[in-house]
Amino acid sequence: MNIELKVSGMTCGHCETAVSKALKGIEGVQSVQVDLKNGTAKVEGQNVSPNALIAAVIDEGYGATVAGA
Ligand SMILES: [Cu+2]
Repeated sequence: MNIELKVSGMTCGHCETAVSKALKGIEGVQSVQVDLKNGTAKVEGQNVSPNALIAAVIDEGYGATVAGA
């Protein structure tokens, strides 16, 4: 299962790493690809809760929504 998030507020590589790390900490997540330039994060995993992903990104101080939702 793939979920694409729109992430706002990322300005540098540190932000990219912080978002990536936060998403990888969510249950069921297998891989994360954060694109700083486009402000997106692609998450692959099993039974991943989109709301948990969004909450993790917001906890880091960024904005997140599910892309296309
Ligand atoms: Cu940064």
